[in-house]
Amino acid sequence: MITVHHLNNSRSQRVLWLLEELGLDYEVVHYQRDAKTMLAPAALRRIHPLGKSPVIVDGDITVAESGAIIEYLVDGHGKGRLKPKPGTPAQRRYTYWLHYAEGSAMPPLLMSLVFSRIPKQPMPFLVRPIARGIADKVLTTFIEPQLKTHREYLESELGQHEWFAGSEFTAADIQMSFVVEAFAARGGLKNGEGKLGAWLQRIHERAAYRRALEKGGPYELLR
Ligand SMILES: N[C@@H](CCC(=O)N[C@@H](CS)C(=O)NCC(=O)O)C(=O)O
Repeated sequence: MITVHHLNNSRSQRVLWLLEELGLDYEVVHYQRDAKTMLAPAALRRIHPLGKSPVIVDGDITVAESGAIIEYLVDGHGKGRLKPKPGTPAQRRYTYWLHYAEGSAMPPLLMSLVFSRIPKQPMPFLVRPIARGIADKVLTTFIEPQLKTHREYLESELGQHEWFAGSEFTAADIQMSFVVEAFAARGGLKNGEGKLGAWLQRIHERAAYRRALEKGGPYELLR
């Protein structure tokens, strides 16, 4: 039996979705973020030293890192499903998006979250305008232009294929869901808007996506 160590409102939602798409048996151990810091509880460190979610345990095997978990589940339990045929252009795109999500897209999305929250942190009254000025400068000159480039790139890629790897839905779409949902939460993307918004609407309509939401509990990405 596969166990998913699931943190609320987190990347592990996509692991639940993958398991639902594959129709595998699994159990969920729930963890709640600290209401102030939004960090995971220390109990997660007992499963993996970094204490981040997702982590899965399958018998005596523990796998962390979303992309590695997706590969482990698709390659080991997928029976050829949700993955393009080896050696095809679709398979190269599949590998690319599996890495791109966490390697290229999430860093500026995370920076956007961190810098937009800086002015809301407790600090001395006189320091607040300075902190806000610095955060705004970093956001407008460094982070937002990067997010714009990524968003235009994704829009143009989805103009060429219905799904990220090509004409078929694959686990690369599941890996990319957290990125596109983060764009919807804090990158100005609206459901149904353009190719990216239409893709978001299509994934939200999938039965397995909805079942995974029921298993994972409320899912609202941080803004
Ligand atoms: N690149 C990692 C990122 C893992 C990660 O940062 N997870 C977040 C949840 S979205 C987390 O556990 N945050 C709580 C914390 O850092 O304490 C992956 O894709 O698995």
